[in-house]
Amino acid sequence: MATLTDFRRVARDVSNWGRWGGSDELGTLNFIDAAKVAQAASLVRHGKVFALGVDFGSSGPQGAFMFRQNPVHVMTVDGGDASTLVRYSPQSERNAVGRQLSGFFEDNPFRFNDDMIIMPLQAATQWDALSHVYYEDQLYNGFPADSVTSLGAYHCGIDKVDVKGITTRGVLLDLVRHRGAETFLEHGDPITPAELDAAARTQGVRIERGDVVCVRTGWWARFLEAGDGGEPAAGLDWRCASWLHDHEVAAVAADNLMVEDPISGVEGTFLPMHMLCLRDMGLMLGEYWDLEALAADCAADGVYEFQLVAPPLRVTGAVGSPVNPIAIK
Ligand code: UVW
Repeated sequence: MATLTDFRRVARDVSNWGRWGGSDELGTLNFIDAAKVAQAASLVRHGKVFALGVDFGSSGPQGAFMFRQNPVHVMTVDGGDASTLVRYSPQSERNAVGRQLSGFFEDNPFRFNDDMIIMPLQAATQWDALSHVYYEDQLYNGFPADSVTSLGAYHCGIDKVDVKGITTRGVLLDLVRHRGAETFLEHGDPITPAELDAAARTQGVRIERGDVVCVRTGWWARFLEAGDGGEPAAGLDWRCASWLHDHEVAAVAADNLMVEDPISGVEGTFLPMHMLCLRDMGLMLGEYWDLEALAADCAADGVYEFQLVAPPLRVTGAVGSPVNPIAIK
């Protein structure tokens, strides 16, 4: 088990603070330049599209942790309103909403439905913004942690990264296949940097500067089968932060709940890779990405690279965002 001293040494080694200037809030997304975007687009050869987002609904993966719930989807206008208002409710008895809606429905054939959703931005397929995790009172690039207030993140919010798209080359590392597991990786054996290298080698793909690396653990397939969102997930060992740094990747995503393995590997810490990636490197994490169909296709044609298009929502000051990433081959 590593100590906090080891952790601090790695934190210093992987730090990108100041690398792109003192006011930078993009972090490793800076590795994605125009040439990279064009290279990624050239990977589209067959027009095959893989939507990597999961359903945002009441049977999602949340609930095990009480601070996060599944989305609550509510209809605010529906067909019932139209027929009820027009047929049964005398104009004089309608409340203000009813009176306004009936103005749309009476004496004309136009009808509409509206809805709203209440949910944690972390409920399902998501990006963690750089302001999501911090330690010792500082965010990425030294911004003060108290710049995230009840009004939202003044620094390193998800709205700051939208200028990048986010679109680049994606690479799938299929650890389920690499380990020869049937559907998912059993928890208890974190994925090491050496394994990431070995998987890339076996798949015949190179990790390049500015890539988004997508790691398949099979957790999402397991969740669909067993329905337990709290089931511990196999994930990346905390030392993979150095691997991500050395390869100059733009971001990392996985099909599990927190990318890294919940076995900390550093005594006295929880989620050390989150701290290193988000706070020290400025590297965003994607969680709950459904990599199953993409993995099947990559295994079939032996091509593990693709154009990835994964723009977050521009939620002002948010520390994360839902996303429906699209891989195109
Ligand atoms: C935390 O780090 C608390 O959550 P997540 O796994 O969503 O990044």
